[in-house]
Amino acid sequence: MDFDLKKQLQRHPGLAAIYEKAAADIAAAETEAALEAARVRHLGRKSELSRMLRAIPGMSPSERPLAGKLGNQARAAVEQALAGRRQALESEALDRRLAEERVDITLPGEPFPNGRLHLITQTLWEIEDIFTGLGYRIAEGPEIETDYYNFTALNTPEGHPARSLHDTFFIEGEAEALLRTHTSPVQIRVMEKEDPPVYVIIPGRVYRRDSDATHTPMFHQVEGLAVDERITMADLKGTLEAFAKAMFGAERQIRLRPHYFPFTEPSVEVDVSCMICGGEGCRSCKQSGWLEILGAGLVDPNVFGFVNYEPDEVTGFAFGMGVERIAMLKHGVTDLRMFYDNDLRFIKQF
Ligand code: 2NL
Repeated sequence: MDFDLKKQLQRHPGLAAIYEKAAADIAAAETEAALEAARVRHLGRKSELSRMLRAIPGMSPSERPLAGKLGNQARAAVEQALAGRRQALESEALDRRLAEERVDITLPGEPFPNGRLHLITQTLWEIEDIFTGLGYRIAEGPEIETDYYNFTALNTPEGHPARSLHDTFFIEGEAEALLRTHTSPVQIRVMEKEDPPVYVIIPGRVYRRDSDATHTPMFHQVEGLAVDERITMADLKGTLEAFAKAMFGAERQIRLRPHYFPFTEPSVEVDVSCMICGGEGCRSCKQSGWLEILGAGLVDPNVFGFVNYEPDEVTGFAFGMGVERIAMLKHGVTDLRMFYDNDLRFIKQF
């Protein structure tokens, strides 16, 4: 309230009293609601000031000019006081909110739980590292395959049990389509596209109609293929020995036992000396000292026929391993199904 107005109002004691009461009331309002009530009380239609202003036209010509001028000035001053108080209340409210909602950025944050790679992923990556270190490339291909790539080109004859509805997931209404039972069809695709020499490994999911303590309908495989001039069983054995030592320890040895696969000739199963007993014989290796880790062999010349490689010019070896099996042997996991139960108490151990 400026000094000028105060002085002027001294000439009209009634107005001065009205103004002083309004100003005190406004200053005392502690909430927006109280301030609004004060506005209605002092500027509303029924307020003393409004009634006084409405009476002006009926005043005598001698009173009228002064009452009019001072009355309007008093109203403007009350409005100004209201606006000032409203702003003060708003800024108090803002200060309160800022204080209440203050974030202490110096507090340490809530620790966020660390994720980890599934043991199967860790094992898969470890196998990939070992073979890429030996000069192999990683190749990948489709999980939905055709009968031709999954069986025919792999020298697997009509009537072979692997081709039966009992062992393989076929796709309804699609005579040719099936879920690949191994990653070998990718090797066929690589050989169709590229000339020898070829050194590849193929990691991926494969599917078989099997479900018990030691078989799940989906599992992971890594297959390898080396095709070059004068590849022999000695190359296969040296490569797999290097793999076994890198994976299970430098003290490990391997042994090859004769076996049969449609796509390799000769074929072998490969054992690694038991990492629990060091080969002495224990419960894990059923007293034999050996644990089976993979199957392998020299690529059957018939397979080369399907990809137009010259069996007179090149030979090759191939191998295939189950990633779950490798992980179980390396980490002492006793039940395959643990990998897919997603129980964190299991998963967090690796
Ligand atoms: C096993 C045995 C094997 C192969 C996979 C293969 C691929 C081509 C040609 C010849 Cl393109 N062979 N793959 C060979 C021998 C064994 O897997 O027990 N896997 C879990």
